[in-house]
Amino acid sequence: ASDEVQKAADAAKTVGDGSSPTIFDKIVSGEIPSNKIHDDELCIAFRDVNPQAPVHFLVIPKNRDGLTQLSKAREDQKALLGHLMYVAQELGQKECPGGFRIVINDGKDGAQSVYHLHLHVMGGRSMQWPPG
Ligand code: DGP
Repeated sequence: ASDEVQKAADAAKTVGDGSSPTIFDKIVSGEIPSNKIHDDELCIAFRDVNPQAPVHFLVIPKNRDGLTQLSKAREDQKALLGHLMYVAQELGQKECPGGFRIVINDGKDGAQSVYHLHLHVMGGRSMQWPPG
């Protein structure tokens, strides 16, 4: 876990203006392979490469459009944000009928490491609270 926190601290230093392609842009374009479980006009979902639970996938907008992180959201992106959350719960219910957790890490103190908005959906075990 401390490795993830360090990664997040390093990522925050190099976030820049958000104009250069993120690793998730490359997953959207197919340049980097992923284990995709959903694909629609606005978003995709794929398995996290470093799963923290038996089920752990990410839901991301295809077009980042300034959404390096949730706290950069614009008012005209409310419908997109709603769509991401709706898709996350649909897939969450399907994969984790007993319940699941949705997490969005925001910024350095939020332990964000990839500056392309993403919802983590985790489940398949009994989750603990509080998170670290
Ligand atoms: P966060 O710390 O919230 O920014 O989470 C980023 C997540 O992205 C982290 O759980 C690992 C995952 N991740 C990073 N690079 C890749 C990748 O190339 N492929 C996949 N599938 N997941 C990735």
